[in-house]
Amino acid sequence: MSDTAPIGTSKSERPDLDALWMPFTHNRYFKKNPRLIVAAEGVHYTSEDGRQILDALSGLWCCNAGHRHPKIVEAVKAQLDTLDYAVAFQAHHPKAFELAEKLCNAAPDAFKHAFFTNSGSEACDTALKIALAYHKARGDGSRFRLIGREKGYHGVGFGGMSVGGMVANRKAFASALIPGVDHLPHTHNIEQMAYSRGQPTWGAHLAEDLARLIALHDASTIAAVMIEPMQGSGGVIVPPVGYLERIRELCTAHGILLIFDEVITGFGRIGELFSPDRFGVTPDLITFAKGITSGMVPLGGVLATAEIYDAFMQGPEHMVEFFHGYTYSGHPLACAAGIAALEVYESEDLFKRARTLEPIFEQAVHALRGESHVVDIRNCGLAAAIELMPRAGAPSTRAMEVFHQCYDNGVMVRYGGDTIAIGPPLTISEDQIGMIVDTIRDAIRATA
Ligand code: PXG
Ligand code: PLP
Repeated sequence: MSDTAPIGTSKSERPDLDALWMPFTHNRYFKKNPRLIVAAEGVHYTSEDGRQILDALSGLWCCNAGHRHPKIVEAVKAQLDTLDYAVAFQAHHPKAFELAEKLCNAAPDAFKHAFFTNSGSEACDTALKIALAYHKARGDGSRFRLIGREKGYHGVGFGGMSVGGMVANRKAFASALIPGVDHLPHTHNIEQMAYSRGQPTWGAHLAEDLARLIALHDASTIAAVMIEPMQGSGGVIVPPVGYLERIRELCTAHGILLIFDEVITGFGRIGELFSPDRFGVTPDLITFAKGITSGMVPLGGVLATAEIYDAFMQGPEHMVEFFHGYTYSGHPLACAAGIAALEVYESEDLFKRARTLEPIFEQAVHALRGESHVVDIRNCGLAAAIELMPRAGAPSTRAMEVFHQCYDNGVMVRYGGDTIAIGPPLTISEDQIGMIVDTIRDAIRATA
């Protein structure tokens, strides 16, 4: 390729695709129909054939400030010139402390401590371990049960997978799921809440299932309830009005920790840093990842209240309090990216921007109601799902075709089952929202 050629105009430069075992991908199908991204800037990808593709999913729900934000790029480059890696156990580097402090200062008041991981999956397993060890530290070690929810996604580690409620992610590993896990029902009900905008008004009573599980297992055996305040991967399932409040009430009454998995909902996706500022319900632990660096460097973690942290800070001071951590916990590049991303979110007021765009976005996606095969549309913040009727005998093929059509027409969406999901960067414009929805509409119309 010559110096002046635009990026990505040569398929001949495509590497052999065989060696890579791709994550959550139909490998054989993909390798026959590859879609390779070679560059990105702002709200656009560049495909290998040089096309601009509007990123309607912020990467995988992570590039909330858009791709390659110059301030985050600059911070990461500067970090590389100073410190690449610093041991994470028994010695550390200043930026990890700085990021933890910034994050706790910005988070809802209750959260005073941050533990860093490299991904959302690790964040979820870490939060579950904190919950179990917290009760043990307080002499309440009979609390070993964990409660998740149907359709929940908490990553792919053994803990998160067990508490999660995605059948496809669990069934092959059923024999190895951790014991003592039970699940609440999910809250989606198409007869009762199709086309609801924001929080559905039906469904708060489903929180009473937690009372049933408490009666069944006895509260003294239950360590924690872990749920996404708004289910993301499950298909943008927004909590019914009153539901989270009742879950909180039951957890508090029975000494059960409440963990909100905010890997998708954090960092502006629902118009605030974290969901308590949106839904008014505060958990005991929050998991985060993705948006904390706007997707630039992998980073995740758990936010804990002072009460939880303090329960660990017992015993001789020279003893390790929590036997858990990762080689790359608080990696310097990730922390530099995280600090810069928080500054960008604040200086550009991106969470407020998301709130301002929300009604426009809502109006735009709900205009797809009435298109053929569309059976439900849901939205909250800058996240939305358009659910299609599955084809008889061929589930998920309809949504897959819509996804391909959109990609070919310059918009990257996501599909899971027969649901199309979108969650554009918070920097998206009104016109671009219109383009995303028009492209989806055309794709639905072109799909039998
Ligand atoms: N918890 C939640 C709520 C998530 O959404 C994870 C944990 C795991 O994070 P990591 O970083 O280990 O992937 C997630 C991740 C999708 C999609 O399009 C969602 C996720 C990942 C990939 C795709 O629904 N969520
Ligand atoms: N496996 C082996 C053999 C290791 O030595 C380590 C870390 O030292 C791990 C797994 C865990 O890796 P990480 O700390 O990056 O999660």
